[in-house]
Amino acid sequence: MASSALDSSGNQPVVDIADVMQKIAEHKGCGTSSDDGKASCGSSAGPADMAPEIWEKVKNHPCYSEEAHHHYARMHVAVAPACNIQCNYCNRKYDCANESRPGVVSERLTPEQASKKVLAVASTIPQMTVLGIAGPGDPLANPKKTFETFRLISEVAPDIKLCLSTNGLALPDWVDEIAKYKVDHVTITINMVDPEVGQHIYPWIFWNHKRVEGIEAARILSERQLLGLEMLTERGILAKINSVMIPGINDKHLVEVNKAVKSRGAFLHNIMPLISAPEHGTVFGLNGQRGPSAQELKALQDECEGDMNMMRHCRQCRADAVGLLGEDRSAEFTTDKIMAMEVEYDAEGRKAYQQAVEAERQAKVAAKAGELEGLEGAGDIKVLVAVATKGHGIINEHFGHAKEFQVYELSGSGAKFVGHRRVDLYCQGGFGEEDALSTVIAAINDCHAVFVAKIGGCPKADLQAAGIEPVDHYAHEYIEASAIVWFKDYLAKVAAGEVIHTERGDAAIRQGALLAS
Ligand code: CLF
Ligand code: SF4
Repeated sequence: MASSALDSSGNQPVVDIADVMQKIAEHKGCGTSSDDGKASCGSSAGPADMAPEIWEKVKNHPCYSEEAHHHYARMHVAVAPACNIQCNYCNRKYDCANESRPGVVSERLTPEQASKKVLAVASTIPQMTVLGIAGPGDPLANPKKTFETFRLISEVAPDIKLCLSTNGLALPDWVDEIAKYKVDHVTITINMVDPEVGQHIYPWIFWNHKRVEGIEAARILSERQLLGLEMLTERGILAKINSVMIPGINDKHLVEVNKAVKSRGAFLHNIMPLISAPEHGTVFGLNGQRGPSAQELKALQDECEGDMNMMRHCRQCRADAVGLLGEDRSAEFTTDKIMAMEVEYDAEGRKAYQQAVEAERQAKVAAKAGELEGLEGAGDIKVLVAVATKGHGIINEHFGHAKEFQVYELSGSGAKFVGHRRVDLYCQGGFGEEDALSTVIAAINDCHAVFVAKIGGCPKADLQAAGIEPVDHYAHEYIEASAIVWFKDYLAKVAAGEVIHTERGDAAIRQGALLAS
C-alpha cells in the first residue's frame, strides 16, 4: 500500500514516490500480470492483478484500461478554448461535426453548461464513468473554467472520475489544484525530450507573458512537461503520456521519450499516428507531412512495449466527444437539447448498471481463459485479425455498418488487442459502396481474417480475393475467445499442410474525416 496522508490543507494526498514508482514498475500499466511478469495493458485486468488503489483508478476508465474500453464510456466538455503553445499538427479553427481528432469541437460551454451536460449524459448513458477536459485548447491555459467545471461536477456527480489532458507547459503551476479536485488521471502530450527535435513540432510557446520561438521554446516546454510529470507521480496521480508519431521528425526519437517518461513514473504511453491532411489547414497538413502506416505505428509501439505498457486503443477524440471510445454521441447532447432535457441523476441506477457490466466483463475474461490451452503449436506464427464490434467485447456489428475495425494479434500467448482502423461505411443504405470497400481492404490489409456478425456475398468475395478471410460464424460471441478458436483451426491447417502461413503486407491509417452515419 502507498503511504498516504493529508497535507496541511487537509485535502491533498501525499504519496511516497518510491512506493508509487515501485507499484508502477511491478504492474507496468493498467492490466493483468502475465507469466513473464509483464502486464498486458487492460487485457484481462482484475482486482487480484494489481494494487487495490491502482485497480480502483483504472478499472472503469476506458482510456487507462484497454479491457475497460469495451464497456465504459467517457465524455469531454469543451470549456477550454485558449492555448498557450502552437503545435504544427493543430488548427482549432477547423470545425467539422464529422471530424474526429483532438482540438476539434462544435460548441464551447461555460462551466455551468458543462455541469448540466454531464448530468444529462450520465442519466442517459449509465456506463459513462469518466469526465475529461481536453480542450479544444489547453485546459491549464484556461484554469478558471477548467477547475470551476471540476468543482461543479464533483459536487453533483461524485462517482464520476475526473480526467485532464494538457500540453504540460502550465502543469507544474497547477498540480496542487489538480490534486485538490481529486483529478486522478492526467495526460501530458510529450512529443520530444530533445529541443532540436521539438523545434520542428512547436513553432512557438507563450511563456511569462511573451512569445518564445524555436529551440528555446521547445527547451522550456520539455522541461516543464517532465517537471509536471514528476510532480504528478509524487502525488500518486496516474499520468499517461500521449505522443504523436511524425515520420521523419520524431518517430525514432519516441523511443527516447518512452524511456524518459517511464523513468519518471508515467503509468501508460500512448503513441498516436499523426493525422495530417491538407484540408485540416495545419502546418503539417499543408506541407505534405505524412502520417505513419499501420505497421510503422505498431512496430514503434512494440519496440517501446519492452519497457512499458502501451495504449493502443486511443481514438484521438474530439474535445467534445461522448460515448464509448469507438463511437461519438455528441450530436445527441447539444446545448439546446440538454437545456430541454429533464435530468435525474440516478446514482443507484448507475451503480446497478455498472455492476451488471462488471459481471459481463468477467464472463468475457473467463471465456478467453478457457480457450488458451492448446496454443503451444503456434511457435513464431503471429497473425492479425480485424473485428467488427459495437462494444462489450462481442462480435456484434455487420461488415457494412462498421465505421472501424478492432485489430487483434493472435499468437502462442493468445489474443491481444493491438489497434483499430477507421474506415468508410461500406453499406450506404441498401447498397454496397465499392470505393468504400477498397478503403476497408486497404485499412485491414495486414489482417488474415475479418470477424463480423454478418456480411453480404459481394464484399465477401472481394475480401477473399484480397486474401482476407471473412468469418461470420462467431456472430454475437466474445471476440477474444472466438479469435483464439479460429487461430487454433488456422494452426491445425498449417500443420496439416492445407495452408501455407505467409506474412501479410502493410495497411493504411485513415487520414480524412469520419463519414456521418
Ligand atoms: Fe478524455 Fe484523454 Fe481523459 Fe481519455 S481521451 S481526457 S484520457 S477521458 Fe482517451 Fe480520447 Fe485517446 Fe485521449 S481515447 S484522445 S487517450
Ligand atoms: Fe492544439 Fe493542443 Fe497543441 Fe494547443 S496543445 S496547439 S490545442 S494540439
